[in-house]
Amino acid sequence: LLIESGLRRALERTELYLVYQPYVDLQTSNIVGHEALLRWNHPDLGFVSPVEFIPVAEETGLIVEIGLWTIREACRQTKLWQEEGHQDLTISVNMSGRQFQQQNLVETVRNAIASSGLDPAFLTLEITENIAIHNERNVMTKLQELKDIGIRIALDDFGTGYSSLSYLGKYPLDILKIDKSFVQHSYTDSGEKEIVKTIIAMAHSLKLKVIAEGVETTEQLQYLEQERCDVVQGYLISRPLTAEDCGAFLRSKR
Ligand code: G
Ligand code: G
Ligand code: NA
Ligand code: MN
Repeated sequence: LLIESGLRRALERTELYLVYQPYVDLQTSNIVGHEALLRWNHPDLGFVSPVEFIPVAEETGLIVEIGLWTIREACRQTKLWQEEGHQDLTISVNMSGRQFQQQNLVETVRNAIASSGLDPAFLTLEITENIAIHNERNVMTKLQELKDIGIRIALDDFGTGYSSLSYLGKYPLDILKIDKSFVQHSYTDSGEKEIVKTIIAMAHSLKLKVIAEGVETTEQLQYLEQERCDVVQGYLISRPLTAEDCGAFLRSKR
């Protein structure tokens, strides 16, 4: 209850903010984008994890407003970085299934991007496999409409849901993100290694780009390079950073 009433005020009081985790293209070693991740600094409770407050935001419907703010803010920040010379920088934003139940989702997302001035082709929306548990047709239609605007769609946490494989052929996806649980076992456990290798090959045959998340060691990185993974994200490259630190990190890499 404390979280619910707090969340209602958090947006207005700017207690909610975004951190950004860079991801790197393995061909060029350049930072090609960031994943925006919500953070909440509550005046009394201190730092509240999204694992706690996102479910509350979903139950209360507040995720709709918070989600739109996140897209607006992430696109605005990315446009600024582009204007500083990182012209091809992309931004990835996580979406809750609840947001797809909103009738005017596509229109509000379009307006949010437009207000930032960012070209929609630089925005990726991350969805998970459980997004369409309830109304698959509705989700499919909205995803296609978002794609028609030019937005890219990534399937996040791949391999952890139950209907992984049936999604791949059916949904209008651009990117597959291999869940960190596979990536992090990929250099000790030969079974997991084979799974990572197979996911990459399968994604490529479906013309999807592959991002490996949760990369923490050089062994993992080398294996992903060897298997021709496209993009890597994880603590080895950087933890999620505040916008300010992220800007400094970007400039240090030029
Ligand atoms: O950053 P961290 O690992 O603490 O995030 C925990 C979880 O919260 C992850 O599953 C992440 O996808 C989710 N999350 C973070 N930011 C957002 C957001 O803006 N929207 C949604 N729907 N989930 C988010
Ligand atoms: O569900 P989603 O994939 O959006 O969640 C991403 C979460 O993973 C974020 O909370 C982020 O902080 C976390 N994360 C990012 N990189 C790493 C990493 O290298 N190791 C671990 N353990 N977590 C990571
Ligand atoms: Na994500
Ligand atoms: Mn993820």
